[in-house]
Amino acid sequence: MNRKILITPSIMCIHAWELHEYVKVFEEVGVDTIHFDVMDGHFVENIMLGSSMYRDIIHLTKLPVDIHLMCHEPQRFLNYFKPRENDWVSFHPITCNHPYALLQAIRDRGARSGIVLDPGTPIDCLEEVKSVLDFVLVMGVNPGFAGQTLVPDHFDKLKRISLLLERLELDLDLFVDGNTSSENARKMYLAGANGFVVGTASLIKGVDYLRNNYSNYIKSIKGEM
Ligand code: S6P
Ligand code: MG
Repeated sequence: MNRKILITPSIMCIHAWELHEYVKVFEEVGVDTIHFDVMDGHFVENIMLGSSMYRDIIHLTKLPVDIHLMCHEPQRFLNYFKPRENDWVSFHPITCNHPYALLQAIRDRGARSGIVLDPGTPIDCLEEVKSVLDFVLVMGVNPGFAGQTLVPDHFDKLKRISLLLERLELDLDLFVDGNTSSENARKMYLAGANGFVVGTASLIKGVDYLRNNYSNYIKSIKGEM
């Protein structure tokens, strides 16, 4: 398990007026990307984060944005957001008629292509899209809201995905999203995850908290403290 730990703070967990201050601290501590949840009020109940917020973020920083599309017909949102090269874009395959084509289209823009697996989504679909896939995002909660409890089967699912990726000889980044508290994140890491969306359960508890706890969070994931 030598893959680099990647940390991506969830921007839906901060207030709009805190954005500028948080982005400065993201750069200071060295987060890898900024996790950007897009919710359409149909695929999930909630409505969150539009293109004007995306543009504000890319105006403030060169950090890559990790766009997590929780929307029906996610291909429409790709044209709408116009992600940059080096951004990351993922979607839920059950929302889309042609997931393979959409992964190709994300890559064609120079962005990294990802599939999101809900607690109820079978993992086999990964094999079908393996040649156009850059990362996998596994939900530890039902999508739609921050601040939820982890579903109990999550660790087992992660282990099964890790084994599948190993069998397919795919060296992909495996992200987890939802309640990545220090305690849970350590177990997720041991189950094969190397990327962590961090929100209200872990690091997004004020800019000073983030600054003071960032490196210890990573150490505790690795079992170094
Ligand atoms: C949930 C969304 C997530 C949340 C994140 C919040 O549907 O996709 O990205 O923003 O999980 O983290 P936490 O620590 O509040 O669970
Ligand atoms: Mg998310």
